[in-house]
Amino acid sequence: MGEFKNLKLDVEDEIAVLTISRPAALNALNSETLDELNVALTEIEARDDVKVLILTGGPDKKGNEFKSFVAGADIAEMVNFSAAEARAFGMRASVPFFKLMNMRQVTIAAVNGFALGGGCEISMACDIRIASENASFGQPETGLGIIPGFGGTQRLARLVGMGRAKEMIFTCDSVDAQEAYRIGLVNKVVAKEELMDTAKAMAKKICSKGSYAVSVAKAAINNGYDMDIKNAVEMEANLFGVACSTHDKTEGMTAFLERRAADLTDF
Ligand code: CO8
Repeated sequence: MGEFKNLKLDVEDEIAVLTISRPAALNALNSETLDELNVALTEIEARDDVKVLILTGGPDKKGNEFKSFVAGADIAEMVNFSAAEARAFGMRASVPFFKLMNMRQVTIAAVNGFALGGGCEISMACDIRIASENASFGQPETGLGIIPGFGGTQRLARLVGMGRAKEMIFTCDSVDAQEAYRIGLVNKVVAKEELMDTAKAMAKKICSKGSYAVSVAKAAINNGYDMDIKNAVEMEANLFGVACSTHDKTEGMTAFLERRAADLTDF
């Protein structure tokens, strides 16, 4: 695996934990970190020994592990951007963000503090979000004279509905973890000390299912989301056919009929 300056990668028992680590800037995303993310995600996607990826934020410079998930894109880098540079920066992020969304592994954001701007946006590019009770989510860009540019105007509206998304983006008001749960922005809220264990327990449960089937289900959900229902259901039927032609399908169904545990191995 590549060596990273702003990321830390640990792999154990089919679960990768990728930690964004820029303690001096509350893990803000600069170009270097976006490029490293792209390299890391490309490498992880190619690994057969990783079934689930957990993305989290490292401690701040005082060692506080629950200060910040990601406090946004790096404002110091963006301050002098021309329009062309800003667009290039947005495109630079969209490559790893789409990887998180579409890679064959399931991606879980373990949100351990501030998820602001690009931080909220990168959590929304993941399949699932689990928040520690102190976490907060917001899109403060309009207060800086810009707009969310890493997919926030699109993914937030898709997750919480247009009205709530517009309120958050127009007012810059953050929501706390409980409110994020109430509006469907996060899947679970847990005590700080339970955050990683909860994310790993969910990851472990996902790993215990047919990994290839999970990845095909992920593709079906993602691909169908923006289609009309008729084409989406047809696409699902095609992917059902793909899943049906696997070892795991024969093994999974035979094991059920023989009343034994299935040995699912496809990925
Ligand atoms: N970028 C750069 N540095 C940051 C960022 C950031 N987003 N956030 C925090 N830092 C730095 C601070 O400058 C500070 O550095 P230093 O110690 O050298 O002064 C250090 O991190 C610690 O931060 P604070 O002292 O401010 O810590 P506080 O506990 O007082 O406050 C906050 C924490 C509330 C999180 C505060 O730091 C804050 O408001 N940060 C900025 C949050 C924000 O506005 N995020 C959105 C940024 S814009 C964005 O994400 C756009 C994404 C799309 C771009 C698309 C381009 C095409």
